[in-house]
Amino acid sequence: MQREGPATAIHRADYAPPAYWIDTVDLAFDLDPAKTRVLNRMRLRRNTDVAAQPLRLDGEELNLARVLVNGQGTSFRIDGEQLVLENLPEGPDAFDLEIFTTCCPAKNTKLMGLFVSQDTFFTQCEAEGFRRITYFLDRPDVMASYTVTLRADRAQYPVLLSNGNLVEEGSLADGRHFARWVDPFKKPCYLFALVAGKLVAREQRIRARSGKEHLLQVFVRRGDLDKTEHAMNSLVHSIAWDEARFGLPLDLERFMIVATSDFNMGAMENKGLNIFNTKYVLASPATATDVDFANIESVVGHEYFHNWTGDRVTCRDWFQLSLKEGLTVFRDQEFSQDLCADPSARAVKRIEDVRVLRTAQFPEDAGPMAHPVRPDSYIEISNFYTVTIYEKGAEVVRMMQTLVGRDGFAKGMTLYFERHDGQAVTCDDFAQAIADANPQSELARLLPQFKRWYSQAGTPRVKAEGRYDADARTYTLTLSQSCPPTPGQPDKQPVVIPVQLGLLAHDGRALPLQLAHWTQPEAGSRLFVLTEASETFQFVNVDAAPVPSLLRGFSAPVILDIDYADAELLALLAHDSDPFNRWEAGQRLSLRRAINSIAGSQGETPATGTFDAEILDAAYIEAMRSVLRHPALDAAFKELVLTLPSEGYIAEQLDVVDPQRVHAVREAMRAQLATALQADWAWAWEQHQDNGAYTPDPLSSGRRALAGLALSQLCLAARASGDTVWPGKAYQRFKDAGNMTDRANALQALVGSGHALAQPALERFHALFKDEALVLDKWFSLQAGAPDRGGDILPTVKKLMAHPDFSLKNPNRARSVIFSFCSANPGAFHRADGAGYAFWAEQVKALDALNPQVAARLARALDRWSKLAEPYRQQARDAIARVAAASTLSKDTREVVDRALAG
Ligand code: B3K
Ligand code: ZN
Repeated sequence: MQREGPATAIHRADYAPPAYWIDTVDLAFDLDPAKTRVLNRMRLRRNTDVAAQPLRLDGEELNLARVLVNGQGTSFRIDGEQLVLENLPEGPDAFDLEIFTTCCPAKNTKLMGLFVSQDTFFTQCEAEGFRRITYFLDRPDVMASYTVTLRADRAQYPVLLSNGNLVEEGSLADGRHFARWVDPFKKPCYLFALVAGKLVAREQRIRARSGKEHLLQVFVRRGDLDKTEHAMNSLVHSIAWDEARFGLPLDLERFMIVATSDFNMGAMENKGLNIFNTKYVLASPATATDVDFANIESVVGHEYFHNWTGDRVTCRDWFQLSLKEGLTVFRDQEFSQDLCADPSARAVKRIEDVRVLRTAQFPEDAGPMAHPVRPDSYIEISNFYTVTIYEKGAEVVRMMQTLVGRDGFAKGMTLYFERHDGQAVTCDDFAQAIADANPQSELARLLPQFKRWYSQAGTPRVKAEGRYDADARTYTLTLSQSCPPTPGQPDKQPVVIPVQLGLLAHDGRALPLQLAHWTQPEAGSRLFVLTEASETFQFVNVDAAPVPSLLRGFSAPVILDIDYADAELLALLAHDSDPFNRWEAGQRLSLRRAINSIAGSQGETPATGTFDAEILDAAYIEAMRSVLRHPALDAAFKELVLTLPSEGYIAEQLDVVDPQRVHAVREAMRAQLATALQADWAWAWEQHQDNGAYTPDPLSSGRRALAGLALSQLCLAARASGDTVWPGKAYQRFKDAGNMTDRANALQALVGSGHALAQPALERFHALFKDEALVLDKWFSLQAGAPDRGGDILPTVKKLMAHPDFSLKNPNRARSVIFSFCSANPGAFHRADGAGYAFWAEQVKALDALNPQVAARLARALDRWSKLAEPYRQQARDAIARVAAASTLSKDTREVVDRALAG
């Protein structure tokens, strides 16, 4: 564990180029779990552009044995965690530096640097893990050529992998062997990787457009080979897509993916040797859900796309993280959309992406950890792998594409690579390339203002006010923007907001658009670009009172404040040609009812699950029925509309949050929808049964999703009526399901409705899948995330943590129980007795001693404490203060809790 010390903030403004360059690195590893020996031979030279200064190399938890300069011993000192060399050869000539260290992978529970998982060696170096392997200039703007020799016992570690091409392998004495790898591309050290262990690979050879052959390999443990087909297919699709859409080919002879079950994150884009969490590789119809299949496709795509946006062009410093992450998320979102043959499936993907942004990123932007897409300072960079950097960053890139058009954006990407291939650059460089490739575009005209999206934190709000003058046949629409203060940024400037807009008549007709100075009306939808604090648009020749459909496709990551009448929302839900806004209208209708009910029940303290007021009116229920029964809408879209906004999203709309009231109201809405639409749910369930072979395509997964929602609603209705037919059907489906999606949905329906059959089903599920770690994660997570009834979930969680299959050291397992409860189950976590928060504090501290990154993530669960009503607010604050008072705390967790208390 890191000792508590003065945690110093790093500032973007302090960036200085490195004092030395490292041109080549020759690493030799003698792999041993208890003591791995690392010989690091580098060729360095002074950076003559900066003043002469000592060489300061980063290192962490290393045992230093030897330092040689040009083959000779030299003086050095250790300053904090850095190795400092002052007597280096003067002048611009290159010199050799040899450093010999050892480290202990077996004891590495942080899973950063070199670690052991199930008897296999893995590395994770981003952001600052390489310094846990050897002393180095651990910063992304130092790019070197790597040669790596791995030596290990052949029987225990038959497979030895690193970046690039295998150039030599052979036997050594005492049953050991070696492999030497050369990476043909220069790279920053965060992209270094090695893997050694007993692994097998699914292999595929492909021929690229250029005619070049490539070998693709997916390495897993022996028993998992049958679960790698989907990952391999996803990789093949990703390679073809990047070539077709952006002209970016695979630049390596061999591209490898390796899966590990102990991993802090989803996956890592090491050059030519991607390392993945098993969760994003392994899938079979029997063990993985449709969502798992879709996630694998998008994460495999994401990591592959990094090969260009991240590896070929990387970040100058970690403040530029969104340069690669925002752009690569945008690319993986586009990839998944482009794989959808059907336009409705594209829209569904967009809605899902926006839902993530609004339920996770908007709260981050409104909380104590709010930071710009390009942050100005950090204490621990690991804390800044956030939804803001990733998802908001992707929205910023998407707005650029909206402003320059799809072809213009592709041209911009080409220019970006022409200018910067092989370099470590900044977000400014990227935006400049897109603008320069499109000199006539709005982006080029507005670039300095547009770039405020990179520098300002907080979610802008757009207020829309419209007035229709029936006599003059004009419609006047005023759009005003503002952005609330965020930590360190009290005042905000207007940003560039692309607003895709259409007007509908109340009967659903699309109205032609004509601004006062236009000679001709335009049909359909149009892009308006808002740049001022307030702008007014006057539409003429409007022959009926219009309903505005604003921000179509969610054209900007903003909150839209608009006072729709119910009738207007119903018209949008029924008729908008933009599927995103159609869904959005349904969400607004639901949200309004939730908020009114929460406000109306002030003063009452509803016991969880017992709130039985009629919240939903006939018009709302009829509208939902029409969507559910609609002959033309597809199932996936229906499932999104019929799913109520989450408790977290509802809470974000309130100034003061009583989480129990939010939970009770949403549960009551769910129950009412279940009962009122019972016959329709039964119809939906019957209509969406598939008996054919399982395929995870959007159409069939949409059908399963809707059938799953129907079943859970039917079980909920049965709970109210005492009927046993539907729980019986759910149990039957649970037993005979032909795939994990149907099985998990049936189990979820039983657990979610609290039916007695949930218990035998859970037991059976465990028995069936006791050897499938990823399925057991589902088993844990389903129970820890179940709707709370009278405070029953916390005791369940504690019991789950005592289960022999539980382990705090395995991040997936820890997340499946602790995060499912603390971060994903607000109705269970926020208890009036504060016991949820006390549990949270204990777990943050326990995890921090093992794995600071995972602990700091968990620490974020109370980000929004200051919005809570009493008694929650004070209890949450006390719990955070208890963590902050711990005598030893990593700088990861310290930064999060300190900011929470300050904000
Ligand atoms: N670049 C990695 C994330 C590394 C996280 C380090 N704490 C995965 C990705 O975004 O593709
Ligand atoms: Zn990424």
